[in-house]
Amino acid sequence: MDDILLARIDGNVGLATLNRPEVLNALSLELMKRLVDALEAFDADPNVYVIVLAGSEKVFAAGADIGDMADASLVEMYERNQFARWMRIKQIRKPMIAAVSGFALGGGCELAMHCDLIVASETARFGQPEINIGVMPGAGGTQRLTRAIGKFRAMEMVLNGRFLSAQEAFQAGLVTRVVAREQFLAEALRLAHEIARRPPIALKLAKEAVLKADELPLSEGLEYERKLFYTLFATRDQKEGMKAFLEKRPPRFEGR
Ligand code: CO8
Repeated sequence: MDDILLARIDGNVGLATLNRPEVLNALSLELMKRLVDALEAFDADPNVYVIVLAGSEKVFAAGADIGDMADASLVEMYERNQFARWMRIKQIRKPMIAAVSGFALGGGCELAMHCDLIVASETARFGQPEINIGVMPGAGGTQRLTRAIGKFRAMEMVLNGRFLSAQEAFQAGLVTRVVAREQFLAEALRLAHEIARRPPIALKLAKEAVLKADELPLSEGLEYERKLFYTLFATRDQKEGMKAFLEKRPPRFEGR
């Protein structure tokens, strides 16, 4: 249990848990390496359809490990190229659910925002307090937060280090749902298992299409979506899904 990253598979759901309680799950270089390796292993595993990324009930993650950066020079930070690892999280094709309880700060908030759904406990606190330690968000916070909650609320968080409570984050559109503290992981896993009953290839393409909405103008996004929609007619799961509906029986998807 003292491993910094715990990974297990339950049915068709992969669960990765951050486990550095003594530093509030600060995202050290080693923890990020282990996490990205685990996420990529889940992404490559044909038995995993959905991924859950969790912290503990007390804390999701209090940001990048400040000890890793405090004395670093620009050249060291540049050569370290740690954001390459974060880019690999962006490449994960399967749906990812963040299970957030307690603080999700700095890189912790950015990590949650790399996921596709966020289940928050009522104790969750989201923030980008980097300004208080002389820097600013670096793993997508200024961009993803602004897209999720809009410029004016994002500015207050980024410029003034304001935290959002779970309810505020829900109302602002940053969180999928808020549940009781002791339920946060069970609810994230329940949602993951529910989504995992869907056809896996359609899940991946649907995720890809939704994420394109942040990148493309509407007309190109619609065209992109249409192409992926047509692509699904090459899958056995499309035939099975529609046939099962017409035969009034549950579908048996195989990811083909
Ligand atoms: N890094 C390293 N250690 C940390 C971090 C952190 N981010 N957060 C907490 N710790 C350590 C504390 O130093 C303390 O250690 P010790 O017991 O040895 O003194 C222990 O965790 C417990 O923390 P506190 O005593 O401070 O606990 P409190 O409950 O009093 O406070 C807070 C909790 C408010 C969360 C407080 O710990 C805090 O403000 N933490 C820092 C939050 C922060 O500034 N996060 C942003 C970090 S910078 C960042 O994320 C940039 C991302 C850039 C991209 C990613 C590149 C990898």
